Amino acid sequence: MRVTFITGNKHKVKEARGIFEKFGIEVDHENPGYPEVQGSIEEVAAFGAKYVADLLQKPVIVDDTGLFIRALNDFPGTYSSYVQDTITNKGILKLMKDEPDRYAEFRSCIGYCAPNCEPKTFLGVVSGEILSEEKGNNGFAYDPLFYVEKYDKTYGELTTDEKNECSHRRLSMEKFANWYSNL
Ligand code: ITT
Ligand code: NA
Repeated sequence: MRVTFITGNKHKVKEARGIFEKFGIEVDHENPGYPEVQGSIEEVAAFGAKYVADLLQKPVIVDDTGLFIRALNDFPGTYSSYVQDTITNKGILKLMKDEPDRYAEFRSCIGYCAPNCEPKTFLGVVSGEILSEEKGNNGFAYDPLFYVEKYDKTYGELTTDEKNECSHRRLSMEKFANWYSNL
């Protein structure tokens, strides 16, 4: 089986190929772009998937992800892209300075849609903690900030295979893959 993954982020494509491999799903990659509606990650993923499936006239998936920090009332959340490009990890660390509550969640939502059909969404959530400094050079974006107890490491210190064993994207993509392989 194959699926076309619509994203501008090459790290996501690499992770997706690792996750889908054991399901025998091959990943094609295209980046036509899609309007990002205001709303939850589920709404962004559903809208994006339908928009591109209708545009390209083939089944596609998109991924909308956010880092939700409890002490910051879920910021950056749906603003994660903008925040990563502007204040960056340094800005997040500043906002979290002297904050005792370090709890955060990574949430990934996969949107799937076939042409002229209704979209479906698959959510994956992982709990972790925001460290007081960046650690690790692997991964991308917020990875060096996000500490996972199971590995006693940040995502930034994990290999792609290790991150794929425990990540938010593993959970959302695995839900999708289980459903898709039974179509
Ligand atoms: P798309 O084209 O797929 O939308 P993107 O990089 O803009 O690519 P998102 O909007 O889903 O992806 O991500 C929001 C921000 O969170 C963005 O800065 C990402 O780099 C970052 N991000 C997404 N997944 C991540 C992960 O697994 N680890 C660390 N940062 C991540
Ligand atoms: Na995006």
